[in-house]
Amino acid sequence: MELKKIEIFELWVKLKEDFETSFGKTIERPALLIRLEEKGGEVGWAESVAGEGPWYSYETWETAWHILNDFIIPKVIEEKEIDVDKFNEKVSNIRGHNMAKAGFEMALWDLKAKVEGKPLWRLLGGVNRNISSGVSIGIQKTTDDLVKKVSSFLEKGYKRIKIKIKPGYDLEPVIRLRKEFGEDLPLQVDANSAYKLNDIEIFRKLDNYNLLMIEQPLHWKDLVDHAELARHIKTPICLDESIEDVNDARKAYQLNSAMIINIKPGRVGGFNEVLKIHDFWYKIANRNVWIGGMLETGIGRGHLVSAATLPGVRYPNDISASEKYYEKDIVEPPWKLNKDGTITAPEKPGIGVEVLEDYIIKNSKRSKSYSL
Ligand code: OSB
Ligand code: MG
Repeated sequence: MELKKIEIFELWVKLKEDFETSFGKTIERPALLIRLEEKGGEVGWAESVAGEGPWYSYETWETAWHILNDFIIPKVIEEKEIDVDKFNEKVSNIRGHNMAKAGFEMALWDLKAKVEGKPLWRLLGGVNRNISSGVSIGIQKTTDDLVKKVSSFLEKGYKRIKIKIKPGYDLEPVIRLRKEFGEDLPLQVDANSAYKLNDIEIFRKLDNYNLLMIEQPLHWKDLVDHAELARHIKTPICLDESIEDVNDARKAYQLNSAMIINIKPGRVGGFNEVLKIHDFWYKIANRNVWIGGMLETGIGRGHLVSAATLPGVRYPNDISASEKYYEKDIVEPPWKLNKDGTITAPEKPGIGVEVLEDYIIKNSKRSKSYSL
């Protein structure tokens, strides 16, 4: 593909409600949006999920802005023709900064799909058009509040509930939810690395509540302690933060650190790595994955929906309807939940939804444009 224009927008979006995890509270988040236009006039979009602070990972919207503008885009501009594989090769000597890389890489995938006139999910090799949708619920003030939240999401049809936990807010909410909703509620917890191996007693207790999985209980860089914890509990461990590339997945398999991986395209640097991790974990390790979220706008969520159609995705995803996150999304139509708790991947080219470009241009805090 021959690029004609590269644009990058910094848009701040306000969540409907605070989202609290063990690493803090998010109310408003930066969405770095990348728009690519090729010679034929087709346009590709993506979102970089670097956060408002270095909590989930070391990246922030400022580091992603810096890496994109000062290193990634200059490398792309050197080339007359660019495609996804060439892009990944060109940025391979930039250490880390996966969220910055992924923003650009996924915009190239969307663009490629549009040039070929295909839905992105088909281009990726997806098979399940109706993806299974779950909700991730932040830490609540009281367990009564939590119960109300869960009820309202279950009424809407969501297929699984994930709650955030932290030391002091773990057993009690789980016990309460089991009491209110029974043993069969598909329930899992996500600790975002808030515990140490010394906390094993908590996990031994959580082990009695039939959780689907425990997500990222221990340190974000650790694989060894997770393997040790896994030997002592029957609930499967799911890794999120610890898996940044396919090599991490291979090591997690060899060590038996986890049975499940939550794949986030932003965390692993884009779709090429998503496919590698998916193929390794599903086809070679014979284990399952699901697609995680980073509170994306409708643009980033379009990419997540595409990834969730892959065959190894066998658990419900953290991909909820637009109305769960935002009063007004920046795509048309907004992402909707079907009555059966699924979201349907569109048949239109690329991510398959229209981007509200005028709104983005008007409301961005800053933007930068490169003509090639
Ligand atoms: O750990 O999965 C996580 C949101 C921000 C940062 C980390 C995580 C999350 C979520 C939200 O759980 C998932 C969603 O986008 O709905
Ligand atoms: Mg997580």
